[in-house]
Amino acid sequence: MEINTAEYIGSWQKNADMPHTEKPEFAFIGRSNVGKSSLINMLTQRNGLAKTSSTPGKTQSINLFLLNKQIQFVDLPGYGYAKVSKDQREVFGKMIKYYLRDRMNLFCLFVLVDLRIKPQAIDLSFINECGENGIPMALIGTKADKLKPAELAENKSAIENALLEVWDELPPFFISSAETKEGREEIWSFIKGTLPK
Ligand SMILES: Nc1nc2c(ncn2[C@@H]2O[C@H](COP(=O)(O)OP(=O)(O)OP(=O)(O)O)[C@@H](O)[C@H]2O)c(=O)[nH]1
Ligand SMILES: [Mg+2]
Repeated sequence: MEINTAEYIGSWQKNADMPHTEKPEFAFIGRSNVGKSSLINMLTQRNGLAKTSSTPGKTQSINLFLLNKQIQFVDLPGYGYAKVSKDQREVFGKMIKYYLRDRMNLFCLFVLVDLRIKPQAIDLSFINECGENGIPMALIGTKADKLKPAELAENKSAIENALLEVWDELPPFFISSAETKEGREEIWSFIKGTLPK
C-alpha cells in the first residue's frame, strides 16, 4: 500500500471528545512497550508519525492519524504497565474501554502481542474480553526480528493454543517487525480486504 499522505489529526483523553467521522478506523492496542507506535510508523512508512520510546508508558492518549485522506489509524495507550500509578492505569483503562465500546467507525482492533515471551494472562484476558464483546479483531505478533524461526513458531502456537482453550476459531494472526518491515504487506492486504468495495 502506497501512503501518499499521513496526517496527525490530534490526541484526546476521551472518546466522547473525538471528532466523529465515518472513515474506516483501525486501532492498535497491547501492553506498554509491545511496539504499537513503532508498528504504525512501519505501516505508514513515516518514522516519527507516532511517538515511540524505549521506556514503557509513552503513549498516554488516543492519537488519531489520517492516511491518504481515506482511512484512520488510532494509537492507544498500552495496558498493564505496572509503573504508572493506579489512578493513571484506571484512566487508561477507561479511555480504552469507552473507545472500544462507542467508536462506531472502528473496523478492526489490532491487538499486539510480544512474540518473544510466552502468552501473558493480561493479553489473553484482554483478547477474550474483546471477543466476548464482539469487537472485530486481529492479532499481531511483534518484534519478530528478535527471534529465531523455531522460537517464533513455538511462541505463536503457544498463544494460539491458549486462545483455543476458550474459542473455537482464532482471529487472523500476523507476524511483524518494525525493524525488518516483516508483515507490512500482509497487514495492509488484510486492511484493504475489510474496506467497502
Ligand atoms: N527489535 C524491535 N524493537 C521494536 C519493534 N517494535 C518496537 N520496538 C522497540 O520497542 C520499544 C517500544 O516501542 P513503542 O512503539 O514505543 O511501543 P508502544 O507499544 O507504543 O509503547 P507505549 O506507547 O509505551 O504503550 C522501542 O524501543 C522500539 O524501538 C520491533 O519490531 N523490533
Ligand atoms: Mg506508543
